[in-house]
Amino acid sequence: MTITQEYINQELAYGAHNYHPLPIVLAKGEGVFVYDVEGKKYFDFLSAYSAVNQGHCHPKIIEALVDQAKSLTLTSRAFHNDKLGPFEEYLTGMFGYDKALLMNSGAEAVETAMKLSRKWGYEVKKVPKDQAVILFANKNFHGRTLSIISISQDPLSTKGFGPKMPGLDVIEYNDINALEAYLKNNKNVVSFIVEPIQGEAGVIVPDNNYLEKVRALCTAYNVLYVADEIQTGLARTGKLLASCTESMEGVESCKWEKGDKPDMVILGKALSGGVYPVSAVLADDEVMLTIKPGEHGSTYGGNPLACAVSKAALQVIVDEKLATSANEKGAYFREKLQEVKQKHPLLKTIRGKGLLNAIEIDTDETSNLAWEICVSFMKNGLLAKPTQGNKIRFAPPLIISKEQIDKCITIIEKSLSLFTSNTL
Ligand code: IF1
Repeated sequence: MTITQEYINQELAYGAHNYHPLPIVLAKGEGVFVYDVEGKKYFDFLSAYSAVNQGHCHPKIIEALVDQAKSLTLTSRAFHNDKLGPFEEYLTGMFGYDKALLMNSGAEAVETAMKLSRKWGYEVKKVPKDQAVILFANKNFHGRTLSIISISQDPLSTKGFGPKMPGLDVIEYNDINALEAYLKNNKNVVSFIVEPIQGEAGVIVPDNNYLEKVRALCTAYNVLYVADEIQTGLARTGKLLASCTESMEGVESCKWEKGDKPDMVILGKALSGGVYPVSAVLADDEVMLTIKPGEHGSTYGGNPLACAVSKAALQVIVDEKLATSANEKGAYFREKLQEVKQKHPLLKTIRGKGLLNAIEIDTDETSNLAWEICVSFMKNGLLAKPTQGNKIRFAPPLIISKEQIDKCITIIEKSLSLFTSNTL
């Protein structure tokens, strides 16, 4: 038995069966590459679902982790620590918000934004007790907790986990009329929580100006506009945040123009460069200060190790101009993919922004073809995962070079040609 198979069998025997990973066991990561236990090297085109934007084991982030681990790791929030304040000042300054609330996982930060929405709704908007409605978009993905899956439209995420939490509703994504109609008929909506680009749905980029219109409608109806930037944020889509206006493409800080800023931004994943679980909600005082001492928190949220790691991870994004990099490399990558598409009609569509991209394979959603293509990518040295049956997400670390993209295009083309000749 191969050593790879031994590790896989061990997981099957002793771990819960809540995932179906590609048959590969990784042992090392460096920059855009990961290595398996047999020593084979791969381009990582998933980046842990956009958590590793800065590249695997970035030396500056690892240095911050090791240094801080030697002095203080956890105090709980029963006491102050000397890393939280400086980090909160840095984080809020970078994104242009009054306050930050630190948690650990993305789902926890989404829960936090939901709690803030309700609290603001009752205390500021004066929604009648227990009547608050939080609005979401169709085909959303915001995490796995019970309240979040209560509004998921994916049967796999929800079946067998009822009853659902009340006070949530869903409208069509990228449909500004649907939002307006809903808000017009419902005075108790406290927030609209939305992904600026839908990730799990298959990298769905909304129409130009959709988010600006969402902002304007939410302002008009006194509803909080909440951007879940857990996957899209932190330079991934060619801007520091995907919810920033177009003029901020390739810009390394958030200089909001009056009236275009989401009321809350939710961050996770790359907030620590894939080194440690760190998530955050950013908001201004009117929203953030509605939660008082004792009303929300987490043992590990805002711990000194998280703060040190996350500060270093953000500094890497700024110092290495990763938003600019993602913007340029993403355009180059899609251009090269278009050339592949000319030769391989199996590649039906290419879409995305910055380095958050997906291709759609010309087959139906129940076919196994996208999975088989990913297995072929893997054999040829590139790791990517299918989503929604016939789509494959391409999201390499943002530090990837043009020369490396060229090599990846060769791998993609070589792998696709196997299937093109078989299916014609
Ligand atoms: C898994 C998907 C990506 C997210 C957005 C919140 C969260 C996520 C926009 C929750 C998490 C992850 C979770 C991961 C797979 C992955 C994923 F395919 F499921 F949808 F990235 F596309 N908001 N997304 O994308 O963050 O609690 O996980 O830290 O294995 O479930 P979390």
